[in-house]
Amino acid sequence: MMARPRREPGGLGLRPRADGLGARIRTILGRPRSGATATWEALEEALVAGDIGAVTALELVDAARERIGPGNAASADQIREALANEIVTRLAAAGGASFEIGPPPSVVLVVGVNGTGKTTTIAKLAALLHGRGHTVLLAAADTYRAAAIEQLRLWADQVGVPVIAQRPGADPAAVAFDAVASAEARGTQVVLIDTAGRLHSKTQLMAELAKIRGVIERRLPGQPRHVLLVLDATTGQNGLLQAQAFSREAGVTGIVLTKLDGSAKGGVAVAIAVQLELPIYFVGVGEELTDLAPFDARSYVDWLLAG
Ligand SMILES: Nc1nc2c(ncn2[C@@H]2O[C@H](COP(=O)(O)OP(=O)(O)OP(=O)(O)O)[C@@H](O)[C@H]2O)c(=O)[nH]1
Ligand SMILES: [Mg+2]
Repeated sequence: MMARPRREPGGLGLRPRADGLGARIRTILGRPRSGATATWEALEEALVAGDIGAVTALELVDAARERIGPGNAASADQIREALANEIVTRLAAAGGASFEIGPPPSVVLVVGVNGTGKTTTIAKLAALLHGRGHTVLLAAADTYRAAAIEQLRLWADQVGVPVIAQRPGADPAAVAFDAVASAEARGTQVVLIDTAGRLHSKTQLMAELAKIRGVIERRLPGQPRHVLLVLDATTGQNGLLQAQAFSREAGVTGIVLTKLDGSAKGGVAVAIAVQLELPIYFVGVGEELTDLAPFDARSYVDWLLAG
């Protein structure tokens, strides 16, 4: 495995990919001028191919074009910078990306489709918060598979935080309730609740999330403080549909975008921010405990457009 570059504070520590959006943009902007309109059209296509979405891509290109001004001969750097600024502005408008935990106990419910990285993200988040001196409790509300409970326990041991779990097959809402009650009794600051992966189109499973949420709310009004949707960056535009469905059922308050290290696209973050106005709090950049970076719009766009 290749060593990754060291992560700068706020940076992603990811290399631009040879097949990424930035490389495509470089190719387009490096061509002998075939006419400004053709260049802008090619840029729009590249943004769509990078999962930014057709509507947003058009909007970005129009805005960047306007910023540069009609008839002005712009350098490749100026065009790239105009696009970058338009994206950063829109990401910033979607909400501050700083993840704050409230007064204890602060409950964080973690949801998403199968295999997006929920459990791993919980472990990373637990390590981050524990490292900042917070007391953290994990709840194994993915009760469908014994292996899921075991996976959470292994991470918890590694981080050094307790887990509330019941038997496989137990009611996930009951586990969530137990965890919240236990956090209250112990004075724990943060409760991170792991849930089973579910397809956003499965009505019954989605309703279960609403039930888990309801149990937490009744026990602790104002909680969960956060409902984090974990999205796999490599799934591209489908992430948007997932975000819509999970928002409806579970009241998503923010996004964690995982597997950015494996994605040549990653532009779905822009589509989510613009169309759903949900903040992206963190990005996952690998499988280790430390591979979670707070989302910073500028670093993200620098990576997205680098090539
Ligand atoms: N490269 C990379 N892999 C990741 C990242 N986050 C998670 N993974 C991997 O993705 C796989 C699935 O992760 P899990 O955390 O088990 O995913 P999950 O959403 O809990 O899965 P289910 O509970 O089955 O729905 C594991 O192999 C993780 O190591 C990331 O940011 N980058
Ligand atoms: Mg899991």
